[in-house]
Amino acid sequence: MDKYYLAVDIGASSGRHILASMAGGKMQLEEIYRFPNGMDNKDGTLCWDANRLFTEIKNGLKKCKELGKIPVSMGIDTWGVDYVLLDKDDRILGDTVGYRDDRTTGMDKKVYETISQDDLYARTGIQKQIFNTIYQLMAVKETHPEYLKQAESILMIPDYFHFLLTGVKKMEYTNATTGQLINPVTNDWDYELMDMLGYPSRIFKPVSMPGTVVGNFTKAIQEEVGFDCKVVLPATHDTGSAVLAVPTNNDNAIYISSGTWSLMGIERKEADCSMESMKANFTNEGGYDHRFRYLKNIMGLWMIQSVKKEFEKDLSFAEICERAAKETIPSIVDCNDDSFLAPKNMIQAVQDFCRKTDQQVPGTIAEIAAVIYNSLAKCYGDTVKEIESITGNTYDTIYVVGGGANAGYLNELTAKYTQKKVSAGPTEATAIGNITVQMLRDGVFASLPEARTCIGESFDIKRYNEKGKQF
Ligand code: LFR
Repeated sequence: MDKYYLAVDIGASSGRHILASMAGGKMQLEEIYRFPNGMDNKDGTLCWDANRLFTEIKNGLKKCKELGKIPVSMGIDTWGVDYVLLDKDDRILGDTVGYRDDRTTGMDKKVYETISQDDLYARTGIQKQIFNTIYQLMAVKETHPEYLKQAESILMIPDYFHFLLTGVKKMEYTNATTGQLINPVTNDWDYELMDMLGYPSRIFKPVSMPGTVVGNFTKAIQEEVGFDCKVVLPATHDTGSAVLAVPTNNDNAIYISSGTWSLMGIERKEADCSMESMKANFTNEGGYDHRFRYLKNIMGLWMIQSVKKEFEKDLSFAEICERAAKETIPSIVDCNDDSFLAPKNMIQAVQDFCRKTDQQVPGTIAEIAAVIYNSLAKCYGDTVKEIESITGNTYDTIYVVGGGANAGYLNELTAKYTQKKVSAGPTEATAIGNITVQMLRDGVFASLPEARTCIGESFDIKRYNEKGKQF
């Protein structure tokens, strides 16, 4: 009988249930359920619909039952930084506000009234992103201090879904680190920092590492979905899971986890909380087995996703990519400019940037996409130089994992702008990484290097030379 493991991988634009099993020494995947996601505008606030997402999680579980493929374990990963505050009856206090909402505007200044930006970085190693949990909690403290008083617990989004499935509250380490409230030396909550900022430290559960068993489904969930299952914590931060699936054991590898965001960086055994690192805006997110993800957030395919929605919803990403490849427009935008975080209209935001900087203004979807792809690749090139200068190492290959690894034109540009070889795939890296931790826990692999070798042999991986030619 095949043994199945289930990854529920929820990204900012869609979620999926993926069953994995081993056959002939290789990992096999089967996508059994998919659903849309996105932030809804609720009276002017960008929110996630946690109830609907949980219904979708259960729908996918019912699909396992229907197929007769009952997993031995399952785990959920999502984006980072967002959370729920629960009252004494475990009801969500306020809305489940999404990270692109602008409630955090000015909250950096508020936080720095208590602790300077330099000290905060030295203490947490996390890059400044205005949406980090630390700034979101300041927004709550400013506008709804009563929520912090009433709260009995805080859970990151995947922790919350694991709680709804099992009745057990755990806070998983990789996602927790994205909030900027964890000390990268002790790998534990910085309770002193919470006290300084006036956040109630009592509501934070102890940190649990990936691989920890959360518990079994509650009776009610068992009845609803038709089976029982063990919930095992994966790296619940999607980027943490994706980086686990980088198909190499070469420590000198640069990766890009390419999806809604492009997360570009390396793995390190220790966090680098130096001022040089802070100035370059690199982060040290906690990873499996205490490997830090030393990386930079680059705006990523969110820009293409938004343009597609605004122009022609039905056009496929592959088609957009092919059309863009035929363009020669030379304009470049700074992908990390704030104007691209949550613009009312992405097309206009790109055009405005070009106009403002005296460059050719793109008009068609192909031209706009070409500007975005070239700008992303240019940003990758700059980031490689920063990594090489900070670490003193040189790297010869960029490993692109995640859905964006399908964008052939972007892979070519990545090779050209970075002057490095590019390895592209696996595209389902996040789900694979999620499953890898479950399999490590179950003894399928003895170590992460063994798992990574298997991942490299199991999935389709494309290779490009430094000139962008596939070989
Ligand atoms: C990618 C990601 C990034 C994080 C951003 C917001 O999906 O998790 O790593 O910076 O979303 O949480």
